[in-house]
Amino acid sequence: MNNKKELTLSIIKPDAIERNLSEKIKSIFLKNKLSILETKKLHISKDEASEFYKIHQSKPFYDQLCNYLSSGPIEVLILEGENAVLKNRELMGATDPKNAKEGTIRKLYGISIDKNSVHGSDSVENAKIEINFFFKK
Ligand code: IDP
Ligand code: MG
Repeated sequence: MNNKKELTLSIIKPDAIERNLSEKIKSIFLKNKLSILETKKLHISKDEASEFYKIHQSKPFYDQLCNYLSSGPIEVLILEGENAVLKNRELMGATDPKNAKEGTIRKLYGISIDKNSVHGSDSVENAKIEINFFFKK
């Protein structure tokens, strides 16, 4: 049988880095059969955050979102596994931690809809774009 592996991008956002949650979040990925292929800590500028989140540029929260992602160090990860995009989205939980299911990363660690601890690509196509954004050599 030929199991189809996917790649996806995860970002551990400033609120989670600030609270030293990186290892705990990574252990959730590993326990759920997502391998961590690459990882990098960085602190992006507002311009870089605006480019990364440009699909949200028409949203009322765009400026706040870009300020937030550039407000402190983040960690970006390439995850690999079967159905990695969907699996990561399930492990993350709903965008607003208030609505996230028990056991999900956002339920466990999210503070609010903006400080929701993690980002995850929402499709295989966007995963490619987002991985390229951070890891282009
Ligand atoms: P997602 O992160 O679950 O994919 P998106 O809708 O793609 O959610 O939104 C991107 C990010 O923008 C969210 O993770 C969240 O931090 C922020 N966001 C989404 N909706 C709101 C809102 O209504 N107010 C403030 N921030 C928001
Ligand atoms: Mg999204």
